[in-house]
Amino acid sequence: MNLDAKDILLQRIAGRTAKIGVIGLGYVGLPLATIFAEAGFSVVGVDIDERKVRQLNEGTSYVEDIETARVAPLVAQGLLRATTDFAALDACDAVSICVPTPLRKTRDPDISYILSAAGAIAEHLHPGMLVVLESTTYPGTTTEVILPTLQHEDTSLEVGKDFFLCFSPERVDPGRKDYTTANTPKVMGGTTLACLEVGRALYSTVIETLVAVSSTEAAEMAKLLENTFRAVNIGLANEVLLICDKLGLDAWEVIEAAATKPFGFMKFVPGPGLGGHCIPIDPQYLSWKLKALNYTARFIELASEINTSMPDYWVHKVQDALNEQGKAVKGSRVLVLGVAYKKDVSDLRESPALDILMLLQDKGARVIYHDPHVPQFRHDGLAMTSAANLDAALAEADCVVIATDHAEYDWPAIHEKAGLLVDTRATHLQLQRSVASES
Ligand code: SAJ
Repeated sequence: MNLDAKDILLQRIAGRTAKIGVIGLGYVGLPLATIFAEAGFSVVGVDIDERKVRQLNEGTSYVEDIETARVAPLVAQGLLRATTDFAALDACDAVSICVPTPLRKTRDPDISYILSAAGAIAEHLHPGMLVVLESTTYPGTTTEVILPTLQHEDTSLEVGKDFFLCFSPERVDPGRKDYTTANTPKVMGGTTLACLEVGRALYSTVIETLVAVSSTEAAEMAKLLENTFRAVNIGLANEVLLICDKLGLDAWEVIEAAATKPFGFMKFVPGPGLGGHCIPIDPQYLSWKLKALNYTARFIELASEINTSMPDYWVHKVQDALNEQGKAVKGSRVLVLGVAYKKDVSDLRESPALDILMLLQDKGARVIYHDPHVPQFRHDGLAMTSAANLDAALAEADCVVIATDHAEYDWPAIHEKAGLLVDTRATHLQLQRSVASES
């Protein structure tokens, strides 16, 4: 009985003899490559960054969620290796694409990384190969972009028969300990039913819960909904701040009170704006796709408008606070506490703290920053180093802006030492909590 490509691949998956390729060895790709290797598969990671490739082949992890102690033995046993050479895909039975999907300067989707990965796979596509796209992208990318790249006119290979194509969005939240790649439910859609069957067979060897949906588009949309939900609700929380300002109310007090409702409410809080490489970006992929279909995703646009206006709102608060003391922003010494996009991370991508810092500089303030996670940075031609002595920086500042509420800051001490404070993260609540817990 001659086995078809699907049966052969399913057998290799069941026997753990399938060879796995992972394109993109970042905070998504390295954990995925690691759990496949830990399951006994031979895994090759392909990345354009020679430094990552070298470190991994030395048995060293450069991703905070994966300890070197997990990677080293896998590399030593030959189960996990890395290369910059896409020819390694020739030997692969399955390839997962885990490359970035950023925005261009024009705020349009940049799927160039996905395109080059798909183009590289097309050169090495062979019967019995599974391709899974994990990068967050607009609905239709797998069908309209990846599929035609793989099933191009010069190939006789047919999707669902000779090769298999799925979309399964990554749900990695860097630094999170409770949810990992293995125990976070994973949505998956196949181009055909056979594709879904093969994709599920492979991923269920390493992921506890797979959630099958009817198409790759449904899977692409589910991921965008997850992160658009956050962006819109953060936008609402920021608008609540603007509203409470007009009403003379403390937005955080109001939100804390609403959050005591045990059902039908989910707490989001105002802040300096929307940072990170997921939440500000993903909804724009959806909005862009809908514009092409002559539809305006108004919630997304409005949330983006409010979220991107927050740095300006906070700079006006600094202006008002200094004004109260008869000081102009121009020439005033302003200390920005925390420049990372959220607490306890070192990531600066889309960080609103940087927008606040640069707006203040544009107004002539003498701005310094302190961030225990960011000793120095270079951004948009601006290069700065974190203040060496926090106490001295607090004492010298005419105004202190709390932009990122890292847990390691001693907030009672900072509130005591700061003369003038503009707090975008309501750390005064953390003071109240710490006082309450001491009593
Ligand atoms: N933010 C607020 N108010 C809030 C929550 C967040 O202003 O109530 C700000 C943050 O300071 C940050 C931005 O929004 O600047 C994004 O915050 P985030 O908590 O969504 O953090 P991210 O960008 O790390 O989101 C990731 C996402 N994970 C994935 O895409 C796999 C998101 O889906 C997770 O829900 C989120 O982590 C999480 O819960 O930590």
